[in-house]
Amino acid sequence: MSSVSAASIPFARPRFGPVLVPVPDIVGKHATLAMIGFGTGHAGHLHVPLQADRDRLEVWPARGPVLRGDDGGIAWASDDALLFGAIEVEEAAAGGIEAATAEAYARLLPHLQRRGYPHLLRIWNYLDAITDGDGDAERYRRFCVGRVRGLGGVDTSALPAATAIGRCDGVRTLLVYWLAAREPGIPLENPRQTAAWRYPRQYGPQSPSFARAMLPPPGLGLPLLLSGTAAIVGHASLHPGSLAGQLDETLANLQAVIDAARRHRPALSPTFGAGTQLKVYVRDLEAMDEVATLLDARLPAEVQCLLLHGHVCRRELQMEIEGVHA
Ligand code: 3EB
Repeated sequence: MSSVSAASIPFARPRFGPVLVPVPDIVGKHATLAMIGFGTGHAGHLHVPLQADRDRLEVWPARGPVLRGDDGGIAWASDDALLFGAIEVEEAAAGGIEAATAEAYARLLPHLQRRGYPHLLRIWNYLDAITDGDGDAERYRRFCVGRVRGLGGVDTSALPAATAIGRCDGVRTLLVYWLAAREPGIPLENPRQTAAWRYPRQYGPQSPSFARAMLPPPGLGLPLLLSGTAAIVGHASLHPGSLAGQLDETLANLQAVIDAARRHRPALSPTFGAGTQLKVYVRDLEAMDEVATLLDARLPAEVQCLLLHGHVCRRELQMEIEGVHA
């Protein structure tokens, strides 16, 4: 792909869905709402600090003129339909992962209100050493507690799609970024899975606050936004130790969410295809090649996959997949 001009975006892709491009192809060429770098870092845009199987920029095209600013440490951009934003909070300065998370979310919400995009559609969270700590002291569990504290409670009928993944570089800085809209989307659940906000007590004192997917409000040209999805059925992790087993279960979960979304929006493709773009988080760096081979055998060639080295928030889960689907 030589650029992200509208003509180069595959037909099946919604016009304003994200595209993954090699880095030199995009910089400076196109009006963008947001650019997120994966793999090697580059100046001038947000960088997700995970190793990748190739360097890619995720580009969210803008619908028109873009306003950009900094709102007290929140870097933001809006195109009058969507607001993109990012915040980083150092754990040491905040007083730990729970406090850092509470701070990030407590600052984010009023920012969305101020800018006039109160509806969070999709949010990404990256934190170091996500499964360190035992029992309720585990860092992911503290993150879940801090998130609800920062949000000031949870409206389970309006949760965004989300990802929460462990960075593996030892940097104790929480990175959160998001997409918000003026109008609400439709949060979706997965009939194969217990809603995350209903996970039982055994997984922590505060159940995770996210929906399995978000159907964006119509008219924005956005695809279905799929949350981080793993080999969880009901609330149990399945296929410990089996990459192939976990991958098949994860793909079945994603398919079930797509099926659920199609009941609201039948124009969505029934199967993974040219309109599907996935980010595959793999716990063990050494397993990346095997996961790539397994993906090749299961997905049509038109599905774009970016493999990232990241830790899933349950130790037994070796992978997690998120993405978009048109
Ligand atoms: C799961 O299904 C896997 O806490 O925001 C996936 C996506 C997961 C988002 C979050 C957690 C989160 O429970 C973990």
